[in-house]
Amino acid sequence: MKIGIIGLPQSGKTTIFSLLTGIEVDPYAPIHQKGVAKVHDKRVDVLSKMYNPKKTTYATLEFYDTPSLDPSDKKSRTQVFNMVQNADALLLVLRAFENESVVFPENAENAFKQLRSALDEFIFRDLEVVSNRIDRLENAKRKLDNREEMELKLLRGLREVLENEEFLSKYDLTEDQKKLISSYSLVTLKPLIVAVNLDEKQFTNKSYPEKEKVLSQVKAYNFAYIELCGLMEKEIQELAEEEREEFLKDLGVEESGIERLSRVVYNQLGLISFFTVGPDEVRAWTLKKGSTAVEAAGVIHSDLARGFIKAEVIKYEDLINLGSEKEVKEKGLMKLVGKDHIIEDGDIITIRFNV
Ligand SMILES: Nc1nc2c(ncn2[C@@H]2O[C@H](COP(=O)(O)OP(=O)(O)OP(=O)(O)O)[C@@H](O)[C@H]2O)c(=O)[nH]1
Ligand SMILES: [Mg+2]
Repeated sequence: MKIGIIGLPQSGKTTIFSLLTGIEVDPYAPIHQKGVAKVHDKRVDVLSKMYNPKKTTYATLEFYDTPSLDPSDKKSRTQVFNMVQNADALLLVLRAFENESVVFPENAENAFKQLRSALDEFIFRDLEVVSNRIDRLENAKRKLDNREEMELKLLRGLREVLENEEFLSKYDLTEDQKKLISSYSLVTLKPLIVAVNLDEKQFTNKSYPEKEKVLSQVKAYNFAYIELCGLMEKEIQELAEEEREEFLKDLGVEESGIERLSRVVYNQLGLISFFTVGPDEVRAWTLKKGSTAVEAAGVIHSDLARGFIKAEVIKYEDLINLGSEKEVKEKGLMKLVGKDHIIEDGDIITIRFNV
């Protein structure tokens, strides 16, 4: 999963990128930063204790830091949108934190204004792309083929949605329609997670200026939402483990930023985790909700999907409650399933295959 971090100037994008990936960013480094964050799933730790494997592997999320999305600078806007073209989702960072030495951009002095400003940029960008393509098709000096006729009709519909300041994610596109427009990487089709970057005081009070307005927009657009305390959480992250937990508790959070964010991302993108276990490796894998056993096998390795025979499935809860695989099997709780069986969050699976 690739997630592009995007937002107005000085909103805390790079700080949050560092918090999530643990990568210290040199302010003079080239702008396109990419980093991988481990999804700290406590179930993986529990399984790892149980199996004591040579290797424990968490699921990962890949983050991209981008330069400022500056409404007053058209060139930077194009650059930012090009960078997030291949992202599966966007993390929009809104600045709420007070910091006298960091100025707010003009007309964006609170989180709500930042949100509105960014959304307008997103909508405007897609409108530009869609309108250009419509013009090209309408002014073509030849007869359009069927596919182009279909595309033109669809684009006109999309243009109307955008002109009403709606996101295209609201529009229920069929798989065929998605294919027709896939090459345009429309921004407002991507799942969006709004991350409000708070200072410590706002974070402990759970409040910041114009919060109600932000929440009502988030709801109207069906975005995901998270509050982070970028700088503070990043400092805590750098502490030793025991100290870290204490500081987090003081701050009133049970889990680190990446733990909270991964949950939000998984929810918003409809993702689940399944596990593979054994003496060599305990590992978490990411899967789209509703995927089948053979699709899960394919996530592990294409050979496992190709040669798929059956999958053994154990529920994480059953394993923990009963204490061992043996007990689970004796209680008849291990299922042997075929290709089309739907895998659920927390399933521990072993693929039987033959290639
Ligand atoms: N007090 C406070 N300051 C913060 C917080 N997050 C970021 N800052 C400060 O705000 C400034 C900008 O932070 P960055 O993370 O570089 O913001 P950015 O969005 O990457 O900035 P650009 O890439 O220039 O658009 C830095 O001086 C940070 O130290 C926060 O949560 N609290
Ligand atoms: Mg930055």
